[in-house]
Amino acid sequence: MRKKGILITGASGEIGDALIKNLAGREGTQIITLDLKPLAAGNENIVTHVTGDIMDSSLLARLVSEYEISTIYHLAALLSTRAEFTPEQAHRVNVEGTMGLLKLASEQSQWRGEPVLFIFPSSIAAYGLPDLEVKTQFPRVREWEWNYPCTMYGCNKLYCEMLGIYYSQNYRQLAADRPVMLDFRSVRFPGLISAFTVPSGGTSDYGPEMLHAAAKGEPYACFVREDTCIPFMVMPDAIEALLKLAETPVSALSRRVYNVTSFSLTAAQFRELVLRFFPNAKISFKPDLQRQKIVDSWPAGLNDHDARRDWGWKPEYDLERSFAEYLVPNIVSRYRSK
Ligand code: AKB
Repeated sequence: MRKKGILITGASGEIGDALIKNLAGREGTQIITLDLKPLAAGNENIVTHVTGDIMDSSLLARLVSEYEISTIYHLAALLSTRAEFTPEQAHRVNVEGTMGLLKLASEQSQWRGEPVLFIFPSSIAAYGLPDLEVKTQFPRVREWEWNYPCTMYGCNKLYCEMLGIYYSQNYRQLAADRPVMLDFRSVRFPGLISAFTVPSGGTSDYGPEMLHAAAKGEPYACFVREDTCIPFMVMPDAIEALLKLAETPVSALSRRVYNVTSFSLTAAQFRELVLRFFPNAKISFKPDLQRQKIVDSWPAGLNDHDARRDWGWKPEYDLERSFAEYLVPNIVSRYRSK
């Protein structure tokens, strides 16, 4: 008999780290994690970790021979800045890697006679607004608006959303017998901020970088202009969104890809807040024109009406609470204990 389990790919990344801590506390859930890197300290004893590549099909075959996988949280990806340096490699990991896991989930759904749940974090990078004037005219974009990403990462996310929907609704649509299809669900996240990890390879990283640098007493030169505005969310809310979407009955979902958001602010407002808690912080602005162009193409805010209506989404942390109750206390104690 195969053991039942949940698979998390990209488990050593920022979202993976927080998701493991949350899921591992739930009774009766065996978690198998997959990443090229070892897990963050403290996580290795609570899950079964496999160090390996999502592109390794024999490794995936071995995993399904050992485990009956009911849910996949597919987090592995090369983020937007990193992907621009190696676009073809990003395409391989972000698209072909996702395709391999969708295939695995679809075979497993057929084999079990029950859909495998496939949870996929997408991103504001799936949007692409042509200029700042349009960005101002559309302050809270809906899921179907401005789907014209300008980055390889954004293109990859948008296309993988489409693939996920195809595998959930139309896979083998001309076959005589309709297969049991997987159950794909995705959230488009804003920039994420964790108190415990510093992101790498993203273009929304200026927010968390500014805060972590201030807490460490290091100077920081922000790579976007002061008026740059995008939405953000703290990690506990991001995890809550993934889990809440995963546990909602499929009949309640009116779509498979949902915007979720918490608060929007400019880089100057971000700096002001950081200075409120770390008055000696040295934060300057030194825009990198190429990275600026990417962030300018992302919306200033997301409209998450459908997530609120269909599965009761509501962030626990607004801007004030995010800083005062989650980010600052945890970051301070993190660097104090180092
Ligand atoms: C990135 O900056 O690439 C990510 C994202 C917005 O998805 N943080």
